[in-house]
Amino acid sequence: MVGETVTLAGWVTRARDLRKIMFIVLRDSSGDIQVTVKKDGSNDFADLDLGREDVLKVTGKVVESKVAQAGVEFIPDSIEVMNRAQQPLPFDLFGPVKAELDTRLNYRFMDFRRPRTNAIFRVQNVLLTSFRGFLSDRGYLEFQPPCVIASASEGGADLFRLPYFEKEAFLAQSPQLYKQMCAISFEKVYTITPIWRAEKFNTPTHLNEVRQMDIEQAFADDETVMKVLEEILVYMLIEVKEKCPGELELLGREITVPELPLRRITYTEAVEMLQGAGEEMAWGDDFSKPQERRLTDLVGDEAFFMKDWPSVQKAFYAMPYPENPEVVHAFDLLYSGVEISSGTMRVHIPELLRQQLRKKGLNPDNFTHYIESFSYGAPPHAGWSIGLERLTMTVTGMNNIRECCMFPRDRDRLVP
Ligand code: AMO
Repeated sequence: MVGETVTLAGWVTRARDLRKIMFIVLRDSSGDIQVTVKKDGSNDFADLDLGREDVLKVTGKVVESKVAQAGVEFIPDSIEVMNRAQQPLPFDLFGPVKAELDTRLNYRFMDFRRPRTNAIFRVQNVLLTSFRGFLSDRGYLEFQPPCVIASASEGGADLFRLPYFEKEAFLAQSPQLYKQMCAISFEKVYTITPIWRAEKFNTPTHLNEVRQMDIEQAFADDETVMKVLEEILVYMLIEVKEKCPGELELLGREITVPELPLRRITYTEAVEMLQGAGEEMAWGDDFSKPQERRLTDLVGDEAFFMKDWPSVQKAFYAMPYPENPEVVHAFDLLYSGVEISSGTMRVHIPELLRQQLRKKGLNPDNFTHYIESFSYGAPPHAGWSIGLERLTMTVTGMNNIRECCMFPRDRDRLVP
């Protein structure tokens, strides 16, 4: 490239005007280059006046340089200002003063140009592509669930309601019922889809709109799909390590890929461990986020499964153990102290499904289509869901899930 005439386009990271000479740091998605503009009357750059984030197209030559950091600089023959950025900018992208998360989210389009934010979404992109690659290579079919639905899938609470012509409809809380209906015919399916939870609280690990990465598999029990889950987690981590070394360095993140198989502890063991460590909790309680982190310290592994949950803590579609129906074939995957995924073996027997619905206070009549789908040859099946933002959060080491969602939706935020 040195010596050739080329055209570059990008943003002005900074411009230093020393009257006779101007140094521009021009940035595009591949990185920075110093553009050295001579204002000695040999060209028409004398009046060039640039601000941060102005968009430029420059044509000229790359030459070797002893002073420029990269060892090369760009000497332009022509400079076109494609668009000006209004000054002052809403926040400083590259300076030492850190903008508040809220300000950055208000100007998210610009925040994406911040190296750390950019790195988070490049890592997320590898998580998404490796998730798809892993599953499609193994014969899983990608399906598209509806997002407007007629009945709750994860129980009655936390639903966003919306008018749908003369009826009432809901935003999907999960692709759950649809992935089951797909798996009992296609056998192995997956999806990446937005879901909505009308949870009223604002916490660092909750959003009201989430991207779920789900699989569902026929002729499978909970252990079968836990194996797929631990393998895909390791695969995604290796891919991120290989494809994003620069991003991880910038984020100060070192990934240790866990050894397989991951440890499996039962819910009961987890409660006993926490009780033994002085936590006040009873069998049947859910774990608070601090308790999940405490448990991670007690277990001593960065990633592990917690399985065999009390039925009261899991959705109606979780398969109960016949000998102890208060316990279901359900598991959570904890990674870096956060629940990033959960799954179950499902109830595929219509009458048992009706029973489980009633037990949860739900009306089986609202689930007729779903229940009916298990009357015509439904194999046993199981599946799980990973929250994309929670996974990104743990992989990139962020403390707030909003950092890991391009356009987060929470109790207070609906724009941009
Ligand atoms: P669950 O409700 O546990 O299970 O959700 C699965 C995963 O989705 C993510 N998640 C969230 N992330 C951020 N904010 C939220 N409000 C939020 N809610 C969920 C988490 C969680 O582990 N249908 C079942 C899965 C299955 O059995 O296949 C389900 O939705 O990472």
